[in-house]
Amino acid sequence: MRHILLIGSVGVGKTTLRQAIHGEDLDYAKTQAIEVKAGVVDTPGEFLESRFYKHALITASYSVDTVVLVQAADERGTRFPPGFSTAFNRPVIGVITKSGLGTPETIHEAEGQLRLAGARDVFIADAFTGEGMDELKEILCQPSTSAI
Ligand SMILES: Nc1nc2c(ncn2[C@@H]2O[C@H](COP(=O)(O)OP(=O)(O)O)[C@@H](O)[C@H]2O)c(=O)[nH]1
Ligand SMILES: [Mg+2]
Repeated sequence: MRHILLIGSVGVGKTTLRQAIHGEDLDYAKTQAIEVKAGVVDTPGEFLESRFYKHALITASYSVDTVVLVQAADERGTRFPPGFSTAFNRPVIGVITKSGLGTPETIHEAEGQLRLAGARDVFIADAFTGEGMDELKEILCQPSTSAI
């Protein structure tokens, strides 16, 4: 599997997405630190929200193949600045989570924000309904070239 780094605000569904990718039960657990599990590097939302921690995201990206910017379909606004992807020397994609909680308008808006942040491709998914999960997993199934 391609190794990925999940970045997004607190509560957008990064950890749940990781659980769904790995076929685990979807159990809520607050992410307190950078966690590495089977090729997925999960990060606390605070790392994006606080400027103090942003460098840690950049360092963590060196261990993965692809950076994944995660935004929820029901999130208001975005924490990703325009051109955020330029901080990383890895391909950057976007995932809109909780699609079942969004509307066509909010999903469209989230897609625009992710593209503005520099996401090359944007996937729409919901870990609970399973929408978009097969497509996402198919993309991630490509072999990894990273060390972890
Ligand atoms: N409906 C729905 N809820 C979700 C989804 N992903 C996460 N959630 C809920 O959103 C909350 C935060 O999820 P979590 O994965 O911990 O977010 P994180 O802070 O980005 O890791 C939890 O209560 C999850 O059950 C999803 O795809 N659909
Ligand atoms: Mg988490």
